[in-house]
Amino acid sequence: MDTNRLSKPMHDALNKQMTKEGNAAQIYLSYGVWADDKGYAGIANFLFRHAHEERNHMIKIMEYILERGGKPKIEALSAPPADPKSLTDCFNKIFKHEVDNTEGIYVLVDMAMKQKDWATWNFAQWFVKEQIEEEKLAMNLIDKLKIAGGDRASDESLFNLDKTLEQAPDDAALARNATEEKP
Ligand code: OFO
Repeated sequence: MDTNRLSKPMHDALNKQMTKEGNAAQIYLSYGVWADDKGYAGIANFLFRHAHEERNHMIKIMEYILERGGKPKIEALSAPPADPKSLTDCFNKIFKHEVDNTEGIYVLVDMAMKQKDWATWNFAQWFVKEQIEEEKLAMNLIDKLKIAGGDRASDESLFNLDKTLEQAPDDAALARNATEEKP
């Protein structure tokens, strides 16, 4: 008996997103290596930790496909893009990758809605919320670097930025979780 609760297009779309998350991990790893090589060990640490998060996202989708009776296919990952040209370029690209990833999640939400696959719709909502965090995290990187002076930042402010990011939490606080006591 066929116990797969996912339609073929949904199964394929989830599998595609699963691979995309794996590719995102590769991108963060390669940018982390670039940052470390440039002497930004704190930024590299932040990017390496984030690569782990992306891999966890991949696993989360893999587990979901299995849970729904499907058989996820582990695909080959793509080679990461070329090294960034500067820290500004690095953070801008991270933001673009995150927006692109959000678009992938929206494809799932949209398809789930059309197919009335409410289980997948519900599952995808976790990622919708997560992407708000991820985009915010990337925006924060861009803002912090801008404050430090962008590509013309002094060695001292870059040193401080590097230290800050080494200790930065992996998640960004979301406005929707703010309260009067904890704005
Ligand atoms: Fe950075 O994103 Fe996964 O989902």
